Amino acid sequence: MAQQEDGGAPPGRASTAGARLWRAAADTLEANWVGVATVPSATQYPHQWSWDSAFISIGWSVLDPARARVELESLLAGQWSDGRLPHIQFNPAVPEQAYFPGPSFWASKAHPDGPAVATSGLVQPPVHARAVLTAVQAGLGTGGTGRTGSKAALDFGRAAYPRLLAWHRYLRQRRDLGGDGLVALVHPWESGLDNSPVWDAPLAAVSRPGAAAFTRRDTLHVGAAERPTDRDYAAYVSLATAYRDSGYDDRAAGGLEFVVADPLVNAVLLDAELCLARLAELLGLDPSGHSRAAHELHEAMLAGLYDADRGIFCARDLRTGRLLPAATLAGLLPLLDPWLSEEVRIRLLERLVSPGFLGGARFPVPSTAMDSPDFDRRRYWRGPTWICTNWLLALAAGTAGRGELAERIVRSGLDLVGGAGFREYFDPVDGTGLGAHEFSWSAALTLDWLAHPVGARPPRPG
Ligand code: 2M8
Repeated sequence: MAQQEDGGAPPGRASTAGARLWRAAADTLEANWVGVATVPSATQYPHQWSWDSAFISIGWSVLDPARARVELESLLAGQWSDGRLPHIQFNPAVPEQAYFPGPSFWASKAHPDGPAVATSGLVQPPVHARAVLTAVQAGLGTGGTGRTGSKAALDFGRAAYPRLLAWHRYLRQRRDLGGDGLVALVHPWESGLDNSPVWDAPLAAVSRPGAAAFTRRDTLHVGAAERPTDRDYAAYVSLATAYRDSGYDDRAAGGLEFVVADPLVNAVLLDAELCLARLAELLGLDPSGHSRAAHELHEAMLAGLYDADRGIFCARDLRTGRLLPAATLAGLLPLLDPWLSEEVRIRLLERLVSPGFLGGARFPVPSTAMDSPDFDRRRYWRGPTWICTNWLLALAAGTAGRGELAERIVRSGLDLVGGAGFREYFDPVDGTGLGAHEFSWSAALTLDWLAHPVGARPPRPG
């Protein structure tokens, strides 16, 4: 186990309930730690997931910055030589049948760009630069000098920086499939919001869902009513098979049946470029290329994904050219963009506080607007509230200068985990816990909220 540098105890100002939650969160992360990384859930997801691991490292940065670095180093070890960070890195000690689709499905080791460890070939939202920056800052401590962890933190930042450059280059160049400066996704799993109703129309057009036989494992531990339907799952497998069989070749992506540009992924990348700018400064490097990249994403999102009539960002189906209109929290995350005009920012904030989102849910923020016909309060990504998206939305509300909204979003998240435990997701109407139990990012981001109350957050980078 990595040596603890800092932060192992709850902050002195924590209430008794806060201290209890802190200890429970720390115990959850410890239980899901497998020596070099943390699984999202020991039963449902027994490997290392990409954006989970980034969020989880933010919790380790609070508890033990050295362990955050180990988590992220192990994640980065799965990077492909084309720069992609795969969405799953498989633990060779876990049997193939513990998760489907497993290592033999993805066959990454047979690919010339694949790393030594078995991985998937898809990607997930790029929250990694923010996670690395957080780990470096945690190691440096607030003063930035004379701490035990500062040299290790800067060495880690220096080693991670070129990896993050290659990752962002992969996304911004190889995944600019529409030639419009936006990152495109080739599978719903790449969005992180896998079962979002936004994907219903493109998924319905998948021609041969389930052509190959397979056995679902995801409904072994979680009720089927809280997971995607069989039809959707068959389409996921069909899309993943087609991408794999193309040799994971993004130049051939025109032939794929799912090609979309999504506001969450692009907004998170914009934020990640700003984090890289800050990291470059800490390392004594020139940050200007990152600020420029972030600004280019700002312009591309506004031109390609903003629905001015409805005052929300939407994904675009690059095969049909159409915006995909379902109202989900992904459309609000461009609030992470510090260059939004006053007009657009106000429209998005109005939408955030509307009855569909903050205004109507007792336990916000629902993943799909509650007043939309697509809303399903219990099914995975079609309505439930998630801790990781509350964390991103609180960051976004803070960026938009609305600390009190950020506070409400954090409060809702803390009420949920305080009431139902560190579940994977939650019913936004009554707060019931759903999906997997002892879920790592719910615990990790709780620690971050308890350690850094919204009002005390350092100014954003850039
Ligand atoms: C869920 O996705 C996986 C596939 O990647 C699954 O359903 O099997 C999503 O919630 C995703 O965002 C998350 O990273 C993953 C692990 O928590 O689970």
